[in-house]
Amino acid sequence: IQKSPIADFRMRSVDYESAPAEEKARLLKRPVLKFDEMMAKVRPIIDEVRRRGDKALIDLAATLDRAQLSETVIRSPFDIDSLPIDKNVKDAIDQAYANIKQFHAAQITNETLIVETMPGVVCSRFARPIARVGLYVPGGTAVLPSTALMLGVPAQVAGCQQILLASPPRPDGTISPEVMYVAHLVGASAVLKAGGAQAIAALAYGTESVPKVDKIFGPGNQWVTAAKMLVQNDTDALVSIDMPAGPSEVLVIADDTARPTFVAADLLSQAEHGVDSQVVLVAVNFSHNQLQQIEDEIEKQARALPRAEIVRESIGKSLIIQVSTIEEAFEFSNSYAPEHLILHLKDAKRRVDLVQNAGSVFVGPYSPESCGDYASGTNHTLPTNGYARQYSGVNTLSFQKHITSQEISKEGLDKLGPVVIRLAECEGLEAHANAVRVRLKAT
Ligand code: HSO
Ligand code: ZN
Repeated sequence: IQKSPIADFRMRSVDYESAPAEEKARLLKRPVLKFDEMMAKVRPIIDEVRRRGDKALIDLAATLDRAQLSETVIRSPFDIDSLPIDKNVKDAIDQAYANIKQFHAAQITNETLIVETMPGVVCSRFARPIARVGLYVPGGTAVLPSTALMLGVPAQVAGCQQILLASPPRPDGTISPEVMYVAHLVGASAVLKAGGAQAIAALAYGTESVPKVDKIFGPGNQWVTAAKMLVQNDTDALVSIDMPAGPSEVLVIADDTARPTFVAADLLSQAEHGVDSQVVLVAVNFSHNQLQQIEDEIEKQARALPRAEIVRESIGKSLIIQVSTIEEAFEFSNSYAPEHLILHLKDAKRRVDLVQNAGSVFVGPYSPESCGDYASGTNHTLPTNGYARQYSGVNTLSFQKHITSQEISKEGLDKLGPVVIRLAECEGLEAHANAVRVRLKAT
C-alpha cells in the first residue's frame, strides 16, 4: 500500500471526554523501562570497574565507545586556548553561562535560619555545599555542552569543592571542545572520559585516577539510569543521585489563540531528542480546522528536519488530547506531570496558578522550551516519567545539604526539659530522660 505522505508524522488524537476511564489512565503512562533487565546488564559492568579500575574503563571505552584511550581523566587546568571552538559558539556559551549563573546564584540561601521556639530554645538551619560531585554529560546522538552548563553552574555557585565531569569519549579518544570549554568555565577539577554505567561506577566508587564523589547528577540513557539507581542503593558506595531520569517530555496546552507554527515547532523540538521522547498536545476546544492546521504544520516542519527519522518515530507514538475546557486541560496535565509544560493560551500568565505538577513551565507564545534548554537561566535537568509530582528539577539546593542546630540556655532547659522527660518516659527510653534530668539537677 502506498503510504499517504500526510500520515507520515501523525500524532494519535484522542477525545478526552468520551474516552473510557481505563483509556484515560493509559494516556498518562510512559513506556515502561525494563528495570530488572537493565539492572542485570549493568551490574557486571559496575563490578568490573570496581575490580579492575582504570583498566576496566580503558577496555570498556574500546568495546562500548570504540575509543582508544591513553588516559582516563583530563585534569584541570585545561588547555582552553588550543580548543577548536567557533567564536560564535563560544560567545553563545558565555551568554548562557552568565544567565544560568545569575538565576542559580539567586537561589543560594546562605543566611542561617534562626527560630526561638520557646524562650531560651534557639533552633537554626544553615547550608553547606556537597563537597564532591559527579556530573554526567551524555554523548550519543547529540553533543550536549548545555547539560554540562546546567549541572556545572549550580555546583559552582553552591561552592562544591570538587566538580568532576564525566562524558563518553569520541572515537579519537577526545571530549568535545565545547564540553571542555564549559568544564573550564564551571571550574571542574577533572573530566572523566567515560560514558554509560562504567562512568557512573567510576564516580560512585572511584578508581586509581578517578576520585570518588558524594552525589551523582545528570540525565542519561537506560544504562546510566539503572547504574545510578544501583549505586545509590549500595552502602559501600555511599553516594546519592539527583533523580531517576527518563526520556524527555513536553506537554503543550494550546487554545484557539495559539499559532500553529509555534505549537508545531515546540512539539518537534522535543520530539527530535530521541525515538522515545514523549510529546503531548492538549488542545482546548479546537475546531476541526485548527487541529488540521497544526497537523499540517507538524508534517511540513518535520520533513525539513535533519533528524526527521527520529522525529517520525517519536511523533508516531505521541498524543493529541482534545478537551473542551481549560480546567480539563490542567486536570490532564497535572495528572501527567510533564517534564516541560508550555502554555500557548490567552492570558497564559494567569493560568500558571493552575499548574500543580510540572518540571518547568513556559508561559506564552514567545517562551519556547529551547530557551530553557539552553540559555534563559532555568535548569534543563528536570523530573520525567511523572516524577514531577514529587521531585524538583536540579537547582542550586540540589548541591547543598541543610544542617540544623540548636542552642538551649539553662533557662530554656528548665522549661523544655520536663516535656522531653515525659516523652522519653512514654517511649520507655530512660537514658534519654536522664540526659535532661542530670542537667536539671546540676547546680
Ligand atoms: N530538552 C532536554 C535538554 C536539552 N535540549 C539539551 C537540548 N539540549 C531536557 O529534557
Ligand atoms: Zn531539549
